[in-house]
Amino acid sequence: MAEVVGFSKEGRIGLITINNPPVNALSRAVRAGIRAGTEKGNADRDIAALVILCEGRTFIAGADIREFGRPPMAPHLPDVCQLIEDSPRPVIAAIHGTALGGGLEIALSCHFRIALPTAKVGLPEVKLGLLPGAGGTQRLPRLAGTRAALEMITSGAPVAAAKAKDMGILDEIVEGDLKAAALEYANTVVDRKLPLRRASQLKAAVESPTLFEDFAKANARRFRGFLAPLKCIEAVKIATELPFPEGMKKEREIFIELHDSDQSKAQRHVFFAEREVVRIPGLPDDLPTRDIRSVGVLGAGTMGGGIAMCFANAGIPVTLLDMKQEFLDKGLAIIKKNYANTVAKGRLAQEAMDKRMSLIRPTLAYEDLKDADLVIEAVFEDMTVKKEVFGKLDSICKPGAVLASNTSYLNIDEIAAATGRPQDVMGMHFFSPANVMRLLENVRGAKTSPEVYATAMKVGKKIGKAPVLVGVCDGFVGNRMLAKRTRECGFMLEEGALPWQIDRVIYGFGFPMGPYAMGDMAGLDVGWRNRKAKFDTLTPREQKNNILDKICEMGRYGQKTGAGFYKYDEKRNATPDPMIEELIISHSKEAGIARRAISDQEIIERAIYSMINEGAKILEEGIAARSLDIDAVWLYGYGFPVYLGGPMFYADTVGLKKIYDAILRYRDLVGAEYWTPAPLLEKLAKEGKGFYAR
Ligand code: T1G
Repeated sequence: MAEVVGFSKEGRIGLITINNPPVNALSRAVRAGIRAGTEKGNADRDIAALVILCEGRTFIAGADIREFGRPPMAPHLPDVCQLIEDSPRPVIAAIHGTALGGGLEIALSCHFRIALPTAKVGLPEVKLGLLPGAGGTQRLPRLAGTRAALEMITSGAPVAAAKAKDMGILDEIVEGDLKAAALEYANTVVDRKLPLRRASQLKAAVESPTLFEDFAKANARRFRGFLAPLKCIEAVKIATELPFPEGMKKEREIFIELHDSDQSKAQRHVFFAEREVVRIPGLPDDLPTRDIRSVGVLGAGTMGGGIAMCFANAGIPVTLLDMKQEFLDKGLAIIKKNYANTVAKGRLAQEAMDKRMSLIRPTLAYEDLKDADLVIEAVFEDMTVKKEVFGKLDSICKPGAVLASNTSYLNIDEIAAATGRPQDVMGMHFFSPANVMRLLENVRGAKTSPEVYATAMKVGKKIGKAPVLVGVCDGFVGNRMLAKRTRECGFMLEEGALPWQIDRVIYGFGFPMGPYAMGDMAGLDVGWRNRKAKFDTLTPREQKNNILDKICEMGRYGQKTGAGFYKYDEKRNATPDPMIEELIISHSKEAGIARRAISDQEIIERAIYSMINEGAKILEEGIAARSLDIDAVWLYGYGFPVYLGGPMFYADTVGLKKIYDAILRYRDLVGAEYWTPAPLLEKLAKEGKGFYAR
């Protein structure tokens, strides 16, 4: 295996070159190589300065995350950084690509830092539930100021080279060949005898006496539920209070605490799951796929418009079809407003908006879809309509076109049977708002060809989605599990809970909103229509639980009507409505259910464990191939808190035996038709295993 760190000399400059593809992560061998190169350079009297740079596409992108969870092995990164900073000879970091995490910490321990204009630097450890653990929380405030350090470290967001230079992180932006520029810079440092600038010897400026409290308060919503951001603030504060060595000791203690936390284990799991989920088990990564150079979207409504934006954002031309000009006009106006809002927020340039709008071509003619490589229908959720649409597409679209339905629960196989090419038909279920939510459930039909669903996974990734391959069943993965949470919450309303208690608990668990606030926002009539459509499939108790029907029959559809489960003021601020409380209490009486106090813990268990049990069934049925597919669906489509890792990872954290025992309790309380342990969950629980540790 090629050497991961090389040492060479160019005149009086020693070059430490790292070559550890794909991202030059700081594996043990890389840490040892950097240490050896630094020691070698300092032992060589002919060497006047050292340069650290990388081969490949980027400077060091951080510690090797794959080493986490195992006993740390020397040389430890903080020690390697200290060796660099203590070097009597100048050490220059030459940065390209993304210097992230430990990579930036290596650079911060150097005496000078130069970078290409396209380079970025960042400390994304907080996204892994960690904090920079090799001096980042102590050196960055000293170099860039405390407020800037707080923002960089708690957001984990990369900073472009030019801004990093303005912040004092970089000394020089260099053009052209980085190595040549680094050698020239190093020779200049030596010729001018520039003093070695050691960050640890600087003082961290505190821009205001209440900086830390103000920062924590201003970001409370963003940090809600997370442990790491608050610990990052604590560590940066320490940099302004303690001498550097003491600060480093504290940073290490906090790093270890976070590293061992369930939250960091969950967030590290999510990091790898997000990359693994696009790989389809049993299919080679390089399976040929179809080129998607043009897309057709049927339906210019909320979903169709959002889907069209997704492809236009990726530079793929879209033909947007609807049946009436007024629908097209309305749809395009909404798309334009969405883009204009982004431009107004400074997140999109006007010319980029114009370009994207130009890529969306409205039409009333099916004929205009004939050359599209992919067509996605987002028309009314009615099987008759879907079959008619796919029959037309089958007659118009070119051979080899992928024909996809955005249906959220209708049977893809039945839709595919309306065509003569079921192998080219699948589901591509976007989540509303389609131009925002990352989840894309790619639903493979029984006859969908692997090439087609591999194409959908690839194009999903290209448009910035988190694509998950799922099988055909009612609600696929996400909505099928959500239906269990909805059922249990509905039962708990009958048994003694109120909507605002359930919402508080589910929000406190980490979801962006509770189910009833969410229903009021989405429109209760949507759920009401679904309930009526499926009424015959419901159990007698579910049929009789008509609290939602009663609310909708009063015309209370939620925010859009000023009242739903909550009542809303003109600014759409929600207030619990005593009238709803009365309605629920009288419903319980009519149903002959004696109301009781329901604990927050019971609400969590019945809402979340019911989903986990359904997830186990989904795995058994092969609707999802892996637990990480289910986790990805809930992380990217429903706002499952990332610091819990997704429902299946969370189940392992809680322990399947504990969940199994709770399911048995609820079987006795609620009934076996709702609470029977999935065989897979029972098996794993009895074997002391988990969904991931099988
Ligand atoms: N460790 C191990 N593997 C990594 C890795 C890392 N740090 N970063 C990426 N990979 C793998 C990734 O799993 C994938 O593998 C391949 O590289 C390409 O990644 C002490 C403790 C650098 C912006 O958090 O943000 O330093 O799937 O698909 O889209 O304070 O990777 O091909 O087998 O993402 O071009 C801090 C994480 C670590 C950076 C490139 N650093 N990485 O994005 O490629 S903690 C990070 C990224 C730390 C110190 C602390 C991105 C990228 P495979 P990719 P990309």
